[in-house]
Formats: sequence, C-alpha cells, structure tokens
Amino acid sequence: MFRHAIVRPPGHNFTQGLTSAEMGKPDVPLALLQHEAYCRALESWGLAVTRLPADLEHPDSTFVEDAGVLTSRSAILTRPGAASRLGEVAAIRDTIQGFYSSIHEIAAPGTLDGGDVCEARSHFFIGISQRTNPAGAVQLSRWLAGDGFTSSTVDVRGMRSILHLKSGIAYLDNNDLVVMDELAGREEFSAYNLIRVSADESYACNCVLVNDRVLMPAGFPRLQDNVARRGYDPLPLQTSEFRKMDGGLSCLSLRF
Ligand code: CIR
Repeated sequence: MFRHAIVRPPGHNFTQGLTSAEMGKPDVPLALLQHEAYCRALESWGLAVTRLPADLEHPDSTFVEDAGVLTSRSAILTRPGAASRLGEVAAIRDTIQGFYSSIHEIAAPGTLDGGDVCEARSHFFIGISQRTNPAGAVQLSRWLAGDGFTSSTVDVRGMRSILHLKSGIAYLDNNDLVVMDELAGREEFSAYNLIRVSADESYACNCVLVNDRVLMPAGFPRLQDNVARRGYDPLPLQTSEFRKMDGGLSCLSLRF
C-alpha cells in the first residue's frame, strides 16, 4: 500500500522540456488541470500528497519519478541521463530526506532515470536505455541487493519506440505484467502473466497500480477492458499534454 506521493506541477516553461514526440507543444494551463486531477485521484485514495512548487530551472521537473527510486526500505537519488535534468535531484533531495533515513545516490559515471526502474514485488527490472547506463544499473542493483531485493536489467537501447523501460511495461499485482507487444517476447518476462498491449495502444503501458486502482491514460479502451477483466479497477485520466513531452502517468509522482 502506498501512503505518500510527491508531485511537482509543470511550470510555465514546460514547453521547453525535452521531447521526441512530435505532437506539438503542450498547452500549459491544460497540463495544470490534468496534473491537478491526477493529484486529486491520489488524494481520494488516501495518499498524502506532497506538492512541490514548480521548478522553472528544470522544465522537465514535473516528471519527478526520474529523480528518485523509493522503496519500502530506502531511497536512491538518481543521476538523470539528460544533462538538463541533472539539477532536479538537488531540488528534491530535502523532500526525500524528510521521509527516509536511509538514502543512497547514483554517482558518476553512472546515470539512471527512475522511469527505467520497474518494481515487481521484491524484484526490480532496470532498463538500460538512452538515459540509464550499465554503470548506473549496477550501482542501483547493489543498493537494492543490500536491502534484500533482487534485480535484473532489460536492454531497451535498440528500441526507438520508448524512452524508458516503464514506457513499455508496468507491473500490477498477482504476477500480472502489462507489456507492449514489442517487449512481450523477452525472456526476462517469461515468468509473468502478460497483459499484452498492441502498438496502437502502447502509450497506455505506462499505467500504475495505486492501492486498489489502476491509473491509466484515457483513450485506450482495449487495455482498459483487459485490465478490468483481470479484476482490477481502472481509472482513466487525461494525460494528453504530458504525452506531448514523452511523459506518462507514472512519471508524475513518486509513490511510497
Ligand atoms: C524527458 O525527456 O526526460 C521528459 N520530457 C519526459 C520524461 C518522462 N519520464 C518518464 O517516463 N519516467
């Protein structure tokens, strides 16, 4: 069960963040409304939501998930793989320190984005991506092992369709793994019950089980039906403006 979430709204310069989406510039007032609805959903399920102020130094900082990996045992501050995002960690450090007594940190030459880290019960999949390098993954796996967690890497560097591992997979519960078709054949996932997502709905792979509900992007009816048929309770949310900046639902919060 998650009890807390940390979020940060997009700033007025959100449009200056990194993106490869070619979907046009986000509408910032609409992004703020979508962000607020997201926060309210978390709060309605009993999470205490820490709302940080917008950080204009870092246009991508609304994607707080990339700056930390928060487990039940400790927090690992990351070292984001995009130079323009490195400073996001210092900006969130104090907040994370307020919740965790055990804090580790990824150090150079390692890079790691939280969006590449998928927790599946006591196992963590770590994506090696455009943002997370093998050195960063090794460092994370050592911190995790010290806390009794196992981990393994999934190399997605050859895929142009996703930025982070969690753009293409999400662990729900009961061994159920949402996975985009392109990743479904990977040996790494063979022990899971796969909920496969076809290419036209693959943006919806980035969904999140928060206590009893599955937060999903709105507009992906087949995945929503499949998730419901597995016994989950989906809650579709509008994410159009974050999608334009390569972001999904999980990136918008740190949950713990
Ligand atoms: C970036 O390129 O870093 C941001 N525009 C999007 C980050 C999305 N984060 C995530 O998927 N975990």
